[in-house]
Amino acid sequence: MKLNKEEFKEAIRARLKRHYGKDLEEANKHDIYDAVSTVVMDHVQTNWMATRKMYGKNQVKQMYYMSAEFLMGRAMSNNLVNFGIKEGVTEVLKELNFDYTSIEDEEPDAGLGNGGLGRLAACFLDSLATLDYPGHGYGIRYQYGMFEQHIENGYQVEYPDNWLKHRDPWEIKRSDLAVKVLFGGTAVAETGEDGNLRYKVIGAEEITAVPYDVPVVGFDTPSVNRLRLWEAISENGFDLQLFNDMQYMRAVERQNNAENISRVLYPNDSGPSGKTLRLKQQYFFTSASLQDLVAKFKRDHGTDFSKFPDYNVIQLNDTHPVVAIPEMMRLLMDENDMGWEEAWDVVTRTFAYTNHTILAEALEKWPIDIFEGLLPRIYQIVEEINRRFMTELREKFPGNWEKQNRMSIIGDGMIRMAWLAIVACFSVNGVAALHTEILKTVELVDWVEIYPEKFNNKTNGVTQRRWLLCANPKLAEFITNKIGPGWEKDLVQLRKLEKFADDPKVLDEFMEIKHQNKVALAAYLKETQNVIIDPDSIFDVQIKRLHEYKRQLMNILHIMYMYNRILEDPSYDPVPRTFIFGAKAASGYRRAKSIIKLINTVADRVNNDHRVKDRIKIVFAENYRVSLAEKLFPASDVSEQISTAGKEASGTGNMKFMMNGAVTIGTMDGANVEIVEEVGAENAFIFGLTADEIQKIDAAHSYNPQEYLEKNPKLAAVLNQLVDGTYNSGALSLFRELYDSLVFGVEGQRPDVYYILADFDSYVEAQEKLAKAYSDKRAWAKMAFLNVAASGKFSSDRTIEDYVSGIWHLKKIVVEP
Ligand code: 26Q
Repeated sequence: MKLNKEEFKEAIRARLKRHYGKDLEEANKHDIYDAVSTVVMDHVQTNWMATRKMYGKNQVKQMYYMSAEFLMGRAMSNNLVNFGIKEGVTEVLKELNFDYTSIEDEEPDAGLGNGGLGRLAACFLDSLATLDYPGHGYGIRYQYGMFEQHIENGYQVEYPDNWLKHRDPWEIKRSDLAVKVLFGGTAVAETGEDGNLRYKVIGAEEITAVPYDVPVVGFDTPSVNRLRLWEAISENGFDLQLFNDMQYMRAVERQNNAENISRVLYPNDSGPSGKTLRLKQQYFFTSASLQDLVAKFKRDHGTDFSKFPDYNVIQLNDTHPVVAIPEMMRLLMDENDMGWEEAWDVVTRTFAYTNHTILAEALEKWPIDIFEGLLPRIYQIVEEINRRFMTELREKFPGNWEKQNRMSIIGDGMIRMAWLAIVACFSVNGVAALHTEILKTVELVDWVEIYPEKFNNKTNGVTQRRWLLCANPKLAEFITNKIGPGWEKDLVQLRKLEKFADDPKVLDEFMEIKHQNKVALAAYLKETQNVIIDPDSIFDVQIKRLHEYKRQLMNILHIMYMYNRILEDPSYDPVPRTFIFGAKAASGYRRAKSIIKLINTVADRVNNDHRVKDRIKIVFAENYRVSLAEKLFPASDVSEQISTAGKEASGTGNMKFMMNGAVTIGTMDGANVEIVEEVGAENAFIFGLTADEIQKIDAAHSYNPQEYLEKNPKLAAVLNQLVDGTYNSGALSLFRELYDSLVFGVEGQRPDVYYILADFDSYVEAQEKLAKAYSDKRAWAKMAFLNVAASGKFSSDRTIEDYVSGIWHLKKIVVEP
């Protein structure tokens, strides 16, 4: 798009007047943010309508990404960059005496996701639009997104994320497309005019789903796709009768109950489900989305649903939207007169499922009584799917009751959503090579045996538009200067950088950019958290959700170990390091919260001990979120990817670090394996047990963490400090639970389930090698630089092309501008 500066200024003035009754002098920063966004939105609309018409005219197959989470972050900068008018707008604002970054900071993050899975969905949308594929998102418009994290006295405290406090200039409410979703009631059979049985639900609670559309702007293309998010409201929830009787609470009760469905994102990034409201959310948005798609199909193609899969493919983002499968059966049978076989044929050609986790506790299961009470008709359908499936299984494995029980969709009083997905979907994919391998050989072996053709890998990726171009404009410019433009839509071109890897001038320039980013981060942390860090120290960063398998605990134990050594050994003079953590713990995850408290307690001690002479600094960056991540990745030297091998399905932060020139210290887990494959083992610091080794130890029950404590008294001393008062003078039991979980095992768990003690020595060793490597400035620069050059594989553009050719089979539709 071409920007006419004077027109743009005039449009902003008009907006301010129309919306706020203000002129430029009176406008505050937020007014300006809103006005700029609204003006840009006007232009987006033009392309958006053109794109929709183009898809309509060509009657193409479209992909719908169903996800309970879309972690979009901020929209304005991304849309300006993708539109190609960021610089122009920055200049316009300057001429109006506003600084772009301070306007940018007015936008709240759309934090409608927990972490990796939600952010992946957002990166996928960006790539789909950029590559001119008709692919869209369906999700929930949570009124409150991921909670805001404050650290108070070292503890995490959660505050509501009221991101819609002001209006959102990027959304369009489509009341005209509202649909109804039913809960509860009783399923009853009726004989239709044709003599066939039909089911309907009577006495149900009726919720209205109202869609809000958010544009997904492609980079350097007129394509604009759609993210449709549903809000729950109650049409006649306000009871005037009760209100007139002065029963004020009861008068709004129904309304509140309905609206609670889209009230808040569940801040769990794994762990057991079982909450009725969560199931309500899942059915609410999948039912609304499918009704939307079925209505569109009928408008475009009539009622021959056998052609539905020719025009629609639905990707289920983990098990969260899997209830869509029986809902689609219901819509086809009960509302569109199809028989079971025909409907099943449509469903099994429409849905594909992505698995994002191997943690058994994260595979969703719903108690039958909850499920049946809430969705009586859907439960009948699930039972029938399972009845038919079990008939097949009995034929395949006669007499093998164990296997039949293991694989039953309904068992132990639960509905196993992953099994339902595998039975009904034509594709099941993991998110990194190792992850898919483990699924196929361990977790899902039974299923590979009967459906080998369904299983495939799609290694994750991230969008370089947000994570390089927007987040690290200096590095982006440097890259373009060296290899020319084009990498923004074809990231493997970064390989062309390799020829500069021994050019000292290029490396100096590269490291100077890193340094500037570190200075900027230091200034930001000073301003927001009042901590002072040294940009000349190594920035060693672990930013991700807090989970035991991700082993933030191992990181902080290593820091405690270094601290002890500084105090004990006068000849030990480590390279100055700033350890930065950013992590939210699920609100109910006690042990994760203790780890946050431990990090902050150690930080307090070490940062204030003059004997350390600033060789170690520890910072807990509060309220880690997309917009903060955009500041952290560009400023990082070291990427901590230290999960227990076999546990992290892929990781995507690892890719963002690499792209921004940070060097990985990590285990052979998830996509780290492929990162090392691309960049070479000599340009990463790999340590620890492999997934294979851990599987063997697990199987043999041969792990004894005590052994490691006996072998390494310094490690034993570090652990003792958790309980001897060193870090908890006030309350001796503060970290007792962490200690016990490592040494003895608590609540029936084995000790050190995540092999921290087993991997500790090799982690220390890798850290020492890393510090040594960093001291050789030139060698380090080359290593970091080669990481950027080798990061091309990890563009979500590549991932999307893999999905398109392997699962979705979409055609590019180029929109005429
Ligand atoms: C389940 C039940 C009840 C409430 C919440 C949930 C829930 C919510 C979110 C369960 C899981 C999640 C998110 C999981 C997730 O983010 N997984 C990550 O997905 C990334 C993208 O594929 C991978 O890179 C990470 O390795 C994986 O951990």
